Amino acid sequence: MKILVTGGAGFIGSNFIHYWLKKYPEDDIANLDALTYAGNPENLKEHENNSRYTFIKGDVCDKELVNELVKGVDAIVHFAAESHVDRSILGPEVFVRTNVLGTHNLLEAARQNGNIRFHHVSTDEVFGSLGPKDPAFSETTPYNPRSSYSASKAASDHLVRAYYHTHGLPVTISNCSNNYGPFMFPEKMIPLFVTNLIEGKKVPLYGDGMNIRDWLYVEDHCRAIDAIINKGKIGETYCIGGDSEKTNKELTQTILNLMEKGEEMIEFVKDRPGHDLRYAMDYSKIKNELGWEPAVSFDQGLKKTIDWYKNNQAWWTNVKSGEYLEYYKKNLKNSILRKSLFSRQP
Ligand code: NAD
Ligand code: TDX
Repeated sequence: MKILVTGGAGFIGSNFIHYWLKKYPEDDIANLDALTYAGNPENLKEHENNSRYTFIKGDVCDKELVNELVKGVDAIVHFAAESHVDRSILGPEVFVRTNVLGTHNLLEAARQNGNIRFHHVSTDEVFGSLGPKDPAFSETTPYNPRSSYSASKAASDHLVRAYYHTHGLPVTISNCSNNYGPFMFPEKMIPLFVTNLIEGKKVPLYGDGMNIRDWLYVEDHCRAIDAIINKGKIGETYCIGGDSEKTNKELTQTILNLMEKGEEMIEFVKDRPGHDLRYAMDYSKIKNELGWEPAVSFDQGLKKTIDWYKNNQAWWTNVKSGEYLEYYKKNLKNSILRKSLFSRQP
């Protein structure tokens, strides 16, 4: 297959590209990424000279570019998004632009170029916030987004469905719970806390720390997307979860224990406005229909993740200092803008 991945220089997208190129040695991947603050091509350094991998610095909202790039592609896997809830509180407009208009733009290009297979990567946050005893979210839970991030992702999900129903575009959607693992940007809770502790800094826990998230190791998310692309039913949505509900306080205590730090490293700070209390996912549909379930336990995954941040200090110190923003200029000068993606000579 020839796959156009969007947002592949970010956390989950880069893990997906590593996963796919390793598992499918016959496939080609083109990665369209605008390299916002969250995109770091260093995540894919290993593939810089791989002829099966092409990087295109570009915006999913650029109609002409996207229309050109999708030609000859067998599938589009759409990760590109503004993804951080706290940023959507401070500056929501870019969330609407990238998440809604960017998705629309890709759908339209897919439709106009032969109805290309389209997988849309979405989030559990579109379903809103659960009470402590509510049943977990599932594919039939009504949408109830409460932040500009989740509202923009919800809008994008609706557009994807509209293109299926109205235009017959072969789409699938996955709504996944909180991911964690290598290459996660240290603004999100787990990498922020782990890197702060390595640096001897405190960890900022919002509110009373009793909000609950369901954590999934990123490679398990990649396996789930793989199952959906290869075996998923067109037009369907699949919920993906980790079976690992933790309060933020519990998670923080586990990180502190694993890193041999005391509770004095916790700093309780002002709560996030509109902070969703709890997310949980019922993933029985993907389990029963596609045979997917998480393979990495929370304890294993968290240990692996902490080890990765301990062993890759140059990666995150570059990110925290802003040095990573220079990487593209220094190292990828010749890598693209190639528009005829898959026309390269063997
Ligand atoms: P991320 O913020 O780490 O990466 C996003 C990537 O998209 C970056 O490389 C960025 O440069 C790129 N991008 C942003 N705007 C762009 C634009 N206009 N054009 C092209 N590229 C652009 O995000 P992530 O955590 O890897 O999330 C990836 C996807 O998965 C998102 O759609 C997100 O909503 C979804 N998701 C994330 C999680 C999670 O826990 N991180 C959970 C469920 C779903
Ligand atoms: O400094 C912090 N302190 C803190 O207590 C940060 C950054 C977060 N938190 C809390 C807020 C949340 O309850 O930790 C929890 C996790 O926060 P984030 O890592 O910001 O993730 P969340 O808001 O749950 O959203 C994530 O999961 C769903 C991703 O960022 C989204 O892209 C994804 O869709």
